[in-house]
Amino acid sequence: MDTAGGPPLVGVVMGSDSDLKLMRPAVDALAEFGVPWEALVASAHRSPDRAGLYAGSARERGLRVIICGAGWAAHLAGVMAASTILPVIGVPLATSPLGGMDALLATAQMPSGVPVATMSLNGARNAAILAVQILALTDPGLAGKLVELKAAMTEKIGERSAELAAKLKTEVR
Ligand code: RP5
Repeated sequence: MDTAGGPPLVGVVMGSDSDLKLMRPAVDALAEFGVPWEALVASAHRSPDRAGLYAGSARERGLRVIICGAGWAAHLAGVMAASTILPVIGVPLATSPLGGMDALLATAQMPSGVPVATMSLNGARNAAILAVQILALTDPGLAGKLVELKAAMTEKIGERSAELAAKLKTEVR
């Protein structure tokens, strides 16, 4: 699957199609910002060559950032980072009986020289926002949208604070 409107700038890779539910917020957020993306399944352990080849050719194909989501012994982001100089953002997914601690450690604990920017468990939306922040370094239009997002979040917190205060005034008499 991929978006219309220009060659993809962000690759969203997942270890299995069963990860889509948890990774969908990443593609939704990229679409929200109008960033062209492509998505695919590649597994560090079940299709290591496919994963390495994808990462190895990503830069020359025009991608700027790779987002990887995987559960269990989640080496997908690390395998990708081993084969490219593009920034790789890892999303550890809580899909195993260990509740995602396995994926978190496997994604975050990369050896020196091979960084993976690791998000929170199931942090697919943040992965997309970080990807947009990287692209925004050279794209003023995207930078403007990020500034708007920050302003909207600030406004929302103000509204929620006012609602909370009103609720407590009614409840605590
Ligand atoms: C991981 O194993 C995938 O990222 C997924 O979270 C998990 C289970 O995959 P399936 O067995 O559903 O294909 O590699």
